[in-house]
Amino acid sequence: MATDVTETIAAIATAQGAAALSVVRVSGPEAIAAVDGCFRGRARLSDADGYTAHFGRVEHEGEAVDQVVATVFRAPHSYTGEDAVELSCHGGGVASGRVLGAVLAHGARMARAGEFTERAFVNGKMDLVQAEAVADLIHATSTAAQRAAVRQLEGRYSDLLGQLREEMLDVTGTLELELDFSDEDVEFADRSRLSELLSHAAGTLERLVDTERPGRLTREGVRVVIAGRPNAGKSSLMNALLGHERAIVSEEAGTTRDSIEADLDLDGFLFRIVDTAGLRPGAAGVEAEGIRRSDREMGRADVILYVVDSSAGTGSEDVPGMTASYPGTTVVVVANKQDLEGARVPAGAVGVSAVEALKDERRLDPLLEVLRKSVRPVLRSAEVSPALANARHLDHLRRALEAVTRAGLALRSGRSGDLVAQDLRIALHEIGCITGAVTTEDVLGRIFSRFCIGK
Ligand SMILES: Nc1nc2c(ncn2[C@@H]2O[C@H](COP(=O)(O)OP(=O)(O)O)[C@@H](O)[C@H]2O)c(=O)[nH]1
Ligand SMILES: [Mg+2]
Repeated sequence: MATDVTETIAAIATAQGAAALSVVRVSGPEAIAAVDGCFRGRARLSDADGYTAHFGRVEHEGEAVDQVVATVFRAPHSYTGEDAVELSCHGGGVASGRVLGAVLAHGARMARAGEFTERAFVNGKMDLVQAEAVADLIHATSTAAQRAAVRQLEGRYSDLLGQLREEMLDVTGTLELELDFSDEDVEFADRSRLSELLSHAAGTLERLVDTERPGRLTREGVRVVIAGRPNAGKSSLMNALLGHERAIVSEEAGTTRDSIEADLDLDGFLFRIVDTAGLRPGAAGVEAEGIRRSDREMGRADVILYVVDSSAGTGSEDVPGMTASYPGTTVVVVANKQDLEGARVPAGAVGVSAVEALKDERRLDPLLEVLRKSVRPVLRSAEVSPALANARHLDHLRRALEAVTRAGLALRSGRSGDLVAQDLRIALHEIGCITGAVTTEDVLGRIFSRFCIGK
């Protein structure tokens, strides 16, 4: 259900638990009146200017509930673009919970998840791409993800889409003008200039499509799956990478039955490390299910660390098959157990000893360097790109690209201007879906449900 901006909404905007402060946020036409109903300060907030802070107490059910600072925002100069009040209460859930109760008793209703940001979008304070950046920022678990979200929030992506839109409108405008005078058989538009504009737009769209993978790796992290035969030392390597004993290590083959995940920060980028069950032909029961899961994990991996027991000299023969099974995935062969006698490093592999690395993490440096290198170009491109498409944008971008390409072909083969304009309108529609110029409740619901209550 889309937000009804005639209603005034309220929620606790901060995380629960013991804390210094807790913020109750109120927004909507009656926001200031609702707070005035329970706030006792020197002056009434209804008389206050925007961007002013007021100390006072909140009273409810005949008693003082908390001492607060109320910050007043006047429309349109607030996050939501509406009249709004932020009550900075003491932390901990009880006082702020009762402050919220007081505000709800005076005309506000409880906000739904993401409803403040939805209002910011509805009231034109930000477009849909920026609203998504707010959610990305809240969910960011690495500096790289945070930086990308801030760039998007500041409007670099939106600007790029805006330029693209202008270029296409330019072409459609010219062509449509021509149509108005079609009886007179005039051509206003210089065909080669229009064609140039269209190939420029197509180039921009192509580059945007290509940012989806760097964007995903930045936001969600690089999926690094540790695979190999039982007892190769996969779980030991996982623990060494994390610097603590997360996975169970045992001499008994088949100990790891399910995949275990943990996060690792490398140079501000998130790497999600996944330990899997050992791959053994002929396994049955729970172990076989574990292997099926390992296989699924490898299919989703960005990088596979294929661990072989280099002292036993087994496992390397699996590698060609492995690389063939997961084309496009970087496979790094890790020759483990280098501390044991007779261990060697097969060509192209990285030698490590998980057992020694657990005692001295610097011993993992060569492996970490290979890991970084395997994704460096992608992550680099993410750092410099003004825009990083997400999965929602991808379909729209592809359809826009198809339409612009068709329009370009039609133009060059001398087809009539209205055919070209028709395709460009499709492309404009797709871009509008990304920025939110065109939306459905369904799409909004999906986007804003990712938010917390109070955001
Ligand atoms: N000597 C030596 N033993 C290791 C090394 N890495 C793992 N192991 C041992 O190999 C056995 C299997 O290890 P584990 O990590 O459970 O292997 P997984 O089945 O591949 O997860 C355990 O007894 C580990 O202590 C290593 O680098 N050196
Ligand atoms: Mg294991």
